[in-house]
Amino acid sequence: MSDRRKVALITGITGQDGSYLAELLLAKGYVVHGIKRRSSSFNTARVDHLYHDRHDPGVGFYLHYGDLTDATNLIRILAEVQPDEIYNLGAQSHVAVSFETPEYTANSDALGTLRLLEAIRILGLEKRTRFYQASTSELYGKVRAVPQDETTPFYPRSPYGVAKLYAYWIVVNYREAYGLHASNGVLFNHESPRRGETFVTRKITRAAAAISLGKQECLWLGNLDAQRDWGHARDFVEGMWRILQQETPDDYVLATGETHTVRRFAELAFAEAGIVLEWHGAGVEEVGVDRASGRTVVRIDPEYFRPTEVDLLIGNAAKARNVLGWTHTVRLPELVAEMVASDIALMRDEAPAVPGQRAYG
Ligand code: NDP
Ligand code: GDR
Repeated sequence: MSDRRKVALITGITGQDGSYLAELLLAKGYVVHGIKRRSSSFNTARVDHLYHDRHDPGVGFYLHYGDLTDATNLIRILAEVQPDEIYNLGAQSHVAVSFETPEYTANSDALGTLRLLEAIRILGLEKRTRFYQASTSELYGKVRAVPQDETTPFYPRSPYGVAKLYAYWIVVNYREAYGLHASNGVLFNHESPRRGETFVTRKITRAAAAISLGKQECLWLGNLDAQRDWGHARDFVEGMWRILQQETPDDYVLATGETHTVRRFAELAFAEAGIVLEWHGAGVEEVGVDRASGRTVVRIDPEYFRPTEVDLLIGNAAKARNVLGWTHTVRLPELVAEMVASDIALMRDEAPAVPGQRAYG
């Protein structure tokens, strides 16, 4: 048996999942390469702790400038890195933003996936390189059956969902046409203290922390009735790795099997920050009131409603449980507690927000 370290390439390594996956693979002894985008400000905060000194040969953690919209760059990186495993986590991943930037979202999320698969073929890496695609429960979109599993039909409801639909099927097609070891993980929402600040969970936990510390007056949200199956990102990156360790490539749902409304998430988060929420009114007039002080701390801003919404997601991960031995370990109350505690610690050091400030996202 060879004692050569396995080599992984992660697109989207600077994102939430990329950072947890890099930690997992380094702990397993992999050499980890990641693609980061050029930015006018620092964008590696989530992985800086892994990047001690690039001159230390033992570290095995390398970042390359690149972009999923740039095919020649991807080919060059794959040629240099010769990865055993590619995890394609890079994407314009914000559903609401995809309505504002549909063409860019299609370019990076749909065609970006194609570019990577073609790079594998062009370089003759079909036998060497296994490919993981970050597919999503947004593929199910308009709800026609619950819980959703690998057999549930797709009906995406956003430019993001449609771009990811192309990515899903091009992965299946390259597996069938060229025998690539290429798999989709159809992952339901997963969160953590590293979640981007404009996704609803982190937006809520940050606001609950800031409001409890007197640094923000009010949180503006959109659709409180949307229901999501929220797990912890650390559990889900373990599932990604297990998918690529299978002899035969295949597609798997990863989910917790529980669903909750955005309203419920807000109740849990504010409670963690010491604020008991009471709801009054309905529709865009609905408000969340701090029971102790009588202050209104949650309001609705119709700007955050999406042109087409995904109302209800709840996944059935039985196949992953049976084949991969994967299951989630963190349930929602524990996840919320970890996120709020982390944001309270961060907020203590942050400058006060403008009173009543509307967070983006
Ligand atoms: P994030 O938004 O936190 O991270 C996205 C990553 O992709 C970042 O590193 C970002 O770089 C990078 N990226 C964006 N555009 C490009 C591009 N054009 N070229 C190269 N890199 C790019 O997402 P998550 O970590 O939450 O999600 C990881 C993947 O999983 C995404 O593909 C997402 O769509 C998918 N997914 C996520 C789920 C979730 O609940 N988190 C559920 C199901 C699927 P930068 O840091 O510079 O912005
Ligand atoms: P989602 O995540 O669209 O499920 O995509 P997001 O947290 O953005 O929205 C979840 C639900 O909350 C509702 N919502 C709001 N959302 C945001 N962002 N901001 C608000 O103020 C707000 N108010 C209510 C939304 O309408 C929605 O119903 C995430 C991303 O990580 C995708 O990349 C991934 O594919 C899916 O999860 C699975």
